[in-house]
Amino acid sequence: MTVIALAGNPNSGKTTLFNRLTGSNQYVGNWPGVTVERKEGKLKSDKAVTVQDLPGIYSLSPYTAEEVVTRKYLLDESPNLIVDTVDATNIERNLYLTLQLMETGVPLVLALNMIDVLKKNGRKINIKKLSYMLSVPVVGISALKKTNVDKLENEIEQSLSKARDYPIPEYDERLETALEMISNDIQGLVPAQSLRWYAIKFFERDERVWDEIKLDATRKEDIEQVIETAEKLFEDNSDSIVVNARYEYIARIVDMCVIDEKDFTMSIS
Ligand code: GDP
Ligand code: K
Ligand code: MG
Repeated sequence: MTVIALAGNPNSGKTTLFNRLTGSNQYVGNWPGVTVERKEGKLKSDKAVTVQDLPGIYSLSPYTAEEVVTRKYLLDESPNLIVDTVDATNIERNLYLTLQLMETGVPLVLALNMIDVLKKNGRKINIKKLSYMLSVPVVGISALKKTNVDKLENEIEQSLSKARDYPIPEYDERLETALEMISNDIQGLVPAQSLRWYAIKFFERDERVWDEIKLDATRKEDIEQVIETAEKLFEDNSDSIVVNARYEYIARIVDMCVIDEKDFTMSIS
């Protein structure tokens, strides 16, 4: 069975896009154990493909029921593709989730939504550059106005038809060294596709992952050492090292791909 998972921040237009992609082929229920609504449908353009709507979230930390449902689903059910709905008018904040979705190792297509209102906000986004820098397909759409939804459907079909591996977002060299050492310790004990995800979660001292993956004492000590060394180097806690690395990465991307027309007018006048 082919499954695509719709993920994104709350109010990024996920439901609107879900309705466009599935039409009236929808079933509504609940996620097991929680009162979070679960919606499933069939892709209008290809009934063999199931579209799974995931709860709207800002992060894949395990703090809310919505975050827990989403991360469990992406890691345990490994859908064939994530369609990440990004609000183009709030791209900095939305990309923070995109990076984490990419880290799960599930192939991703980015639906850059709300392009119909971007102009009013005085912004332009270079979609080709954004796609190049993230190494994922990006389609600028308006789910509300139905702009480019067919283009997105094509991109989804194409991405499903080829096994695609994208390079994972790379952060500060010192952080990368730590993550590589942790990856060596946990290799073979976690699904290969999600090695990066688990390395980061171990580094962040994520309790769920430390509980879930059973490591022997030597490996545990080794990873603790790696984390402590990094914390001394950065003079910061491991989880905020990762938060900062993601924001720096996003700042670089936005700097390259987003033009604020107000700034532009100011700089030439
Ligand atoms: P969700 O919380 O991610 O499911 O977002 P919704 O689909 O409920 O959309 C949130 C709001 O944004 C609603 O008022 C939608 O009508 C609106 N919306 C969704 N997509 C677009 C779009 O492409 N352009 C504009 N202008 N508004 C949109
Ligand atoms: K909403
Ligand atoms: Mg919704």
